[in-house]
Amino acid sequence: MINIETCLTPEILSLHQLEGKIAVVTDVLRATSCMVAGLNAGVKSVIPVMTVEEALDYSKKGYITAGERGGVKVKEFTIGNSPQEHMQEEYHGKDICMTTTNGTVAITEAKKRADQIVIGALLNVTVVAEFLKSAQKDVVIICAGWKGNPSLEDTLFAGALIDRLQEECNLTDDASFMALTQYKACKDNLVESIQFNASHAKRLSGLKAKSDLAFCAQEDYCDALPILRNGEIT
Ligand code: 3SL
Repeated sequence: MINIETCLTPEILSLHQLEGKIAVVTDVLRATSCMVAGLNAGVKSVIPVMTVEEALDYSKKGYITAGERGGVKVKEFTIGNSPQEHMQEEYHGKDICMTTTNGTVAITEAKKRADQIVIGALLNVTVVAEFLKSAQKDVVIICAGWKGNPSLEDTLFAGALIDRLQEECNLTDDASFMALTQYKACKDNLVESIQFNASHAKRLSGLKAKSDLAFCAQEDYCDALPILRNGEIT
């Protein structure tokens, strides 16, 4: 049996033991959805970094720069944080360096202690579940949230992942049970649940990124399984 726990925001990550475990990091809106969709489309690799300055250093080495602050593309970057941008043909075969408000922070924090980092989104939730079933190691699902607060869409991802593992896992904390319950309540109307109730969906609608919401809320759009190895997600 796999022991699963859920960290609803990186703010409380220090309360979770990550050593010896697989961390599945998610930021459904939109960082990990960009990574999954971009790599699935043909992007070669993604390096997640904390700061704009670090990303600009990578651009000197030929990397495409991607990401946002407050949902808005960083002015000096090549692309922002919409999956549609990351999927464009001109970036197939390219290496991207990415920094975002919450998603890349969660990945950077997780990699300090976890044995392995898997990048999860609703877009690839079933393939992540299949990977965890074959790995048979304990799991921490890390939700990027928004500026220290839990977010509905990341919690729904946690629930969707647990739902697919139910027969083979023990839920070791209340957050996992809460995520599963929430997912079961919303799974028939996932797109609407996120569009109408998630605070970040409202924020993104104001930023004219509304079309990303329906895209990122799709379950199993692809079977890409991005994993962080030596600082690089491939
Ligand atoms: O916070 C993040 O990491 C981003 O995914 C936020 S946004 O959806 O691009 O605004």
